[in-house]
Amino acid sequence: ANADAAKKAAGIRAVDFIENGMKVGLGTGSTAYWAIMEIGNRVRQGLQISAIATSVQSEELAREQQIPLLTFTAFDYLDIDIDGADEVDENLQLTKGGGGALLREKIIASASRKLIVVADEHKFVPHLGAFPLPVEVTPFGWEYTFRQLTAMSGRPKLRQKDGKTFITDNGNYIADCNFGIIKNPKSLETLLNAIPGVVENGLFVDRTNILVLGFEDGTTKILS
Ligand code: DER
Repeated sequence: ANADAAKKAAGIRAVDFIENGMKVGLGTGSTAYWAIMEIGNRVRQGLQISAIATSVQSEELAREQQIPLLTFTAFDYLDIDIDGADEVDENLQLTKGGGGALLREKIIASASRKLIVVADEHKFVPHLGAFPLPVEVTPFGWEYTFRQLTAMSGRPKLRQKDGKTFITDNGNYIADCNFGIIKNPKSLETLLNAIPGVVENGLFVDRTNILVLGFEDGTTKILS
């Protein structure tokens, strides 16, 4: 319950960075959830924004909240993207993908002028790597792709959900990998995306502009 207070505090605080007229990226997960709910509250109070979601789940939530939605034909860039993370290190490098939305999240993050990450304090770690790194792979040839990941000591596991292989919003599989402590996220991100069957990976390097950390007492801390 308290961890939820931390997520709620971070999610709501991030919405203060949104101004009238902005185009906003909506993240995925239980922390970004609170940002989407707060945006809904403020839209109903007159905030003029439009948004694009990073998952089917977040799009459904945005529709329920009557947040006006955009398509990619309607904008060159977004002003602000608010999204969660599974880990954030001291350089604000991220592990993302715990919710399986990493591909759309990275596209939206790269289309945004500012990425604001919202996380409870436990996500803030000295080095990335304790959380298994999600890697999105095509179903075609996944066994071969797994052998490439194994060859680079990734120890890939095919993500399951409800007893079946998890399928992302984009129709792909997720390999949850364990590389150990990741000292050089940039080189690993590049190396992974060079493997033909890899579509994207959960390392978000040099993308975070602002981190909003939430604490169990409901306070927040801003790092940038
Ligand atoms: O899947 C994702 O990338 C989510 O943003 C995840 O990293 C954070 O989810 P949480 O806020 O529910 O912990």
